[in-house]
Amino acid sequence: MKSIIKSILSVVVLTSVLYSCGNGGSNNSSKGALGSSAAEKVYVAPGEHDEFYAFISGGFSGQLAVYGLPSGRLFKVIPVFSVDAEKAYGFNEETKAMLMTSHGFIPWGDSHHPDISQTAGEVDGKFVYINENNTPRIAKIDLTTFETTEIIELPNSAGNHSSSFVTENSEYIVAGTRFSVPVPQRDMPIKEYKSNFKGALSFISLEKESGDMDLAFQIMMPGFNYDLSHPGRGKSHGWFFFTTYNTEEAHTLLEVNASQNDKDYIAAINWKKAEEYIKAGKFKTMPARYAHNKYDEHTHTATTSWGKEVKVLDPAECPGLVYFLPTPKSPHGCDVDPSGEYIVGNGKLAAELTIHSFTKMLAAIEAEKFDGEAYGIPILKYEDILAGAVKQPGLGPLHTEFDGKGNAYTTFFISSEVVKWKLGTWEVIDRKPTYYSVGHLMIPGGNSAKPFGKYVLALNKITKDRYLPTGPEVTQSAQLYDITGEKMELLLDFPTIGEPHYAAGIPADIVKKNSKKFFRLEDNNHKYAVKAEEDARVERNGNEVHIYMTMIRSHFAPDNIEGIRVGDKVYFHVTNLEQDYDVPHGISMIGANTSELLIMPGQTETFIWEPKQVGVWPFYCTDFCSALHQEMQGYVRVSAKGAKTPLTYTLDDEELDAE
Ligand code: RUQ
Ligand code: CUA
Repeated sequence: MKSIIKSILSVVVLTSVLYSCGNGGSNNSSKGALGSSAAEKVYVAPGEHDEFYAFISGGFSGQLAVYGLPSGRLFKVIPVFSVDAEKAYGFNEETKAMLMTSHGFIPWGDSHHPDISQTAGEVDGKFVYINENNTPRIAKIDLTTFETTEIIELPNSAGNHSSSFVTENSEYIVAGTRFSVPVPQRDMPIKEYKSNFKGALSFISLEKESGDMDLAFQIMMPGFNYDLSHPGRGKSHGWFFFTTYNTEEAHTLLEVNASQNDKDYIAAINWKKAEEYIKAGKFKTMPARYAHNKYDEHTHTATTSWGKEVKVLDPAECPGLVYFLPTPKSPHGCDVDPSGEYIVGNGKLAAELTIHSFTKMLAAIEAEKFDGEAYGIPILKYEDILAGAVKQPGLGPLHTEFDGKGNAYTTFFISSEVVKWKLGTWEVIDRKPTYYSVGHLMIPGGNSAKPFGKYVLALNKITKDRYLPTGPEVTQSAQLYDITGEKMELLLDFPTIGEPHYAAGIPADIVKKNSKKFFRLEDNNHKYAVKAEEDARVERNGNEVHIYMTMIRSHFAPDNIEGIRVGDKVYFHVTNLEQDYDVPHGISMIGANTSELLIMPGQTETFIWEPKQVGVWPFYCTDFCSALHQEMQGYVRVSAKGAKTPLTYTLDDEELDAE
């Protein structure tokens, strides 16, 4: 085994040397990204819109970035699992609950795989779901507002990686644990890993209209690593496929010890069967504590409720629920073609790319042709289920997407390339280098029955010499290829936020018509909302002071407040009286131990200021909102602890006494 690793390493070194000499994916006929025809293909004239949205995971930034394709322009970074001082997410009192977990308030996450909701097998553009790997969670982003509106934590999981992929009618999203752990968690020696650690696969049901998540059940699998997954579709709808590695159940030096077996498995889960078992009461109820955070769009406030238990199915006791498909060699990506027939296992250390046939799998199950079992789960015979293999495709295959025209595109990390091959004949049609070390790739509508096979986006781990140097870290990048012809054509490089693991793309027309443009004040049910300037006020309650403030172009009401004392806890409850989109106002207070608040039209947000020093301290609007934005400011007078300064405030130039 060591020699395999050595030879792979030498190839890595060799390929990186090779590729660092060349620059640009040019071939002589079209000049690739250097040619003017490529520039024209990505040019979106001023005022025009891109054809596709691309939602690119922010990786270790914990966020989700929104780009346009083909231009590669960045439109927004949506805060999801990490606090964001730009938008006050996780800083204002309203959104703190979004980041609550059973481990407490967690200000950061590691997001990998966005996926768009589907109706009848096609992306419908209502919601994007994305996983958090480190403290296992899944988030929902509402595409009418591009805001995170729900986060659910996953019990019994660790390293929530094979997640969060959506079934063809958005029945479920799944969340498979990458790391197996003791279930329930307990204090035990790590060397007793084998057969004691378990891998939970969670099925989260989605409510039809709202897209809201609910932890429906978990399947408690053997202690392997569950790396990636994709749903069946069409004929294989009702099944879910998960790659596994470390079927050796090693717990130390995995790079060697988890690379022993010639084949690991793809786990085929019959989730329709799981539903039957749940209905028939064949589950165990396990105690579990997990946070479920929801953002209410009318109160602009998130609340946490606590899950207390989870229904668990044991595959050994549920015949027909799970089968193992032997797949060479530590497979990473697990991808299903648009017809639902082919299941591609991308074996990181395998010489060929393995494609299983769903039809053959069903026939083998029907005939009960098994090759033994593992922990009570039947293992199918490799030869019986094999549809075909792509021979000598490249080195280190990771992920595959489909163009809906009978072609597949696979990334090769070690040989840094995207390889186009044909479904059914398994022949390689084209290969193009990536710069460098490509991980995932994305074709808009990729995880669906209807991909939009115009572009493929390669999501690269290393950029080295591709951009201006920026210190020891250079940006990660995405590369756009035109795939409308027989050969792929490199069009564009653009930088990404954090590490772009996966991305999800969709025609912009499906999403943009639903974008919310007007935010009615009367729909604001925030309990500290003030809907007219004359209702703005200041109230003291012991050492708590509540300022009910409004903002509109170009002033705050009230804008002068006196009678605050050192030791007070001052709540700024600020309502933006604007109602049209794109007119947020900001507010920030000198010395406040939080971020500014960027308050959207029609909304109310709250921050807390605990003044430490006597003086007269300014606050101001942080968003250049009008010609008189620089005039949008105010003062708070802070007196000494115990001082008798009366509590007063100004409204429309008039000084008023607080009650
Ligand atoms: S990963 S590069 Cu999806 Cu996190 Cu494969
Ligand atoms: Cu309001 Cu600047």
